[in-house]
Amino acid sequence: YEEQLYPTFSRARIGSSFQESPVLKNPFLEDALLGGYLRRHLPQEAVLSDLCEFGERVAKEVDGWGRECEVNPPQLVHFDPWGCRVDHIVTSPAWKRMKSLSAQEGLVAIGYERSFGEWSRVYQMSKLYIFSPSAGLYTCPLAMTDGAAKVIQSIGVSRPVQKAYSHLTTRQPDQFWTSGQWMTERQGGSDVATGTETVAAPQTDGSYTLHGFKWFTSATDADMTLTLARVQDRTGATTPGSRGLSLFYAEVSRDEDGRLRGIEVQRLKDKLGTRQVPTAELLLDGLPAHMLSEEGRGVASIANMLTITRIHNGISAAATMRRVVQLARDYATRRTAFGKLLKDHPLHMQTLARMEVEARGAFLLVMDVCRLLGREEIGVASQLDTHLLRLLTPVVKLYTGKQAVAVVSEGLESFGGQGYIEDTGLPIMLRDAQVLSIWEGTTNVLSLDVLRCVARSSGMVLHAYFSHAKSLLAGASSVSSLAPAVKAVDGALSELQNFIQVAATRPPSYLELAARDLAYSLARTYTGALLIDHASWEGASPSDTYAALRWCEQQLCPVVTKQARGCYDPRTPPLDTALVYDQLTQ
Ligand code: UCC
Ligand code: FAD
Repeated sequence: YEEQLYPTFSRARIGSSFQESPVLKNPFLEDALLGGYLRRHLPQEAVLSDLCEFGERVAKEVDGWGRECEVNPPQLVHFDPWGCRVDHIVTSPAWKRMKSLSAQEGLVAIGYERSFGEWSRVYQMSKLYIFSPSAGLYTCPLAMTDGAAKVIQSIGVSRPVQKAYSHLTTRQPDQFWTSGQWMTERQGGSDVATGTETVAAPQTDGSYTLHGFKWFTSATDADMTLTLARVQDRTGATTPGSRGLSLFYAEVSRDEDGRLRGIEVQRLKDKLGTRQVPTAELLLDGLPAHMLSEEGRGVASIANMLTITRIHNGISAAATMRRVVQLARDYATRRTAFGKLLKDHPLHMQTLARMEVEARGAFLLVMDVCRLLGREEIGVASQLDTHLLRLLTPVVKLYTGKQAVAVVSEGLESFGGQGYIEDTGLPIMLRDAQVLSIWEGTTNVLSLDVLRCVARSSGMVLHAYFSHAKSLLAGASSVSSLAPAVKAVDGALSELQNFIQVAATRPPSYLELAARDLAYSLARTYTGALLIDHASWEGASPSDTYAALRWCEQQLCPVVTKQARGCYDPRTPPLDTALVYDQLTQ
């Protein structure tokens, strides 16, 4: 009787209406801004067709491998069945497929082949941008591999790293190597100069052995690494601080008994996200190594690696924002609430539009840095370009890393409860986004890096920033629809200049307190100029104009508002501390 009355839910039936899942389509074809940017700057058919084909492969095949990497995370096997210490990091078949695919598709190689001149980095990073959200975090080893190749190339490709360089930049899967970047020790990851205890013992043949403990080492299944250590003199003494650090190259290899040479893998980290990537603690116990830098120039020499990995971080951040918007807008065409599709609810569309504007801004900001990198690498960069690249690299990393967390979090909400459900794959995006503001320099540390490069350039870096931003605005001055945005960015640039003039008259502690707000202001204002510039191109769409206008409606210069409120005055730090430790005796 009940079955007749309630046929839909009787017995084993669970109802006939199901939520449709969002569908991942070709991420290249789905990205109007990427397409427009490339048509404007790099309209080569070979590039566009490669990205289109790759996008198809990402949606149809690679995305599934990315999921497998998450579901089958790496395991550490300390001992073989007979009790011998082997320290094998066992990775999933999908992780290994990612390695082959990365070589075949030239995901590192393109940056070094330079077939498209100054636009080669834009091409390479566009490909990584399409790949990243489906890559099962294989972009992490690729970033470090790219960074290591860059360091080797900038130091001069000679023995013993000549071989390594060709392995890092090859398209042959069986020859392809990845690199680690072992900088962090237990005493400090930001303050590398104080935190590094690892020592390098000189050997009679001119090589070294390394002895120390590396606290975070990601993608530890790498074939080689770059790392920092202090050279011991004959008495075993070392030089403290940054001046005592040198840069070393080491291969990760096994002896005839299958044991890692000079390395013990203590354990794998149990992480919030990036679970696809093995991140290990390593005891270096006589690891054979070669010094790459001049003695005591370790930090300055690894800086090239930091530049590359920070740009990759920006690409991943922009890409994850783009992916969550792509999925959310697809879902909005399938899910009905209150009698209509989500896409027909103006408030829901406003939410997605805000995410879209953030994703666009992040894309243009990071691509501009890729453009500058490409120019520098083929030797056509002006001094202005070089200064801009130095300034914008930490700005891009810190700003997009933070925005990625915010946009992905909002994105998850746009799927309602399903956004919180593990096997939809959506929560992975949020977990993985959270690391983007931590590794490769935290937000504060990079804000201080912005101050460092400004301070050390005697005004040249800021001059480059202002003159380029103004030239972007000048190019759009005749486009009346963009006038409100141009006015806003122009005003923000003047405010920033005033702020910098005032700050220069204050003690260094003033700028230190303002560092994060200043970095945000530099990011937002410059991104506004880039959006305006893109919208003023003859092939731009009305949405490009609208995106620029919307971006410029926000507060572009938070540093100025906070300055007016006295936020950086000397009375602030003790008040902040008292607030944080309210009612606690310190
Ligand atoms: O987290 C890591 C790997 C994660 C996995 C890979 C993910 C990749 C993205 C994937 C996306 C999916 S590896 C660990 C990363 N660690 C950091 O980023 C460290 C953060 N801390 C800093 O950045 C600090 O600011 C330090 C360590 C650079 C500060 O060191 P010092 O020694 O105190 O700094 P100094 O004395 O100011 O600088 C020493 C020299 C100077 O050059 P000279 O002596 O010629 O004046 C600086 O100008 O280094 C130069 N220098 C730089 N040059 C310092 N930073 C830079 C820079 N960013 N660019 C150019
Ligand atoms: P701390 O330096 O202790 O920072 C703690 C807090 O203090 C942060 O909020 C920071 O912003 C703030 N702070 C520090 N100094 C200042 C200051 N002067 N002013 C204001 N605020 C400050 N490292 C590697 O070398 N290789 C790897 O492969 C690697 N992989 C990683 C993978 C994962 C998943 C994670 C989470 C980390 C990895 N790291 C790796 C380490 C990472 O680079 C460091 O954790 C990071 O640089 C921060 O260092 P820390 O952990 O020592 O934090």
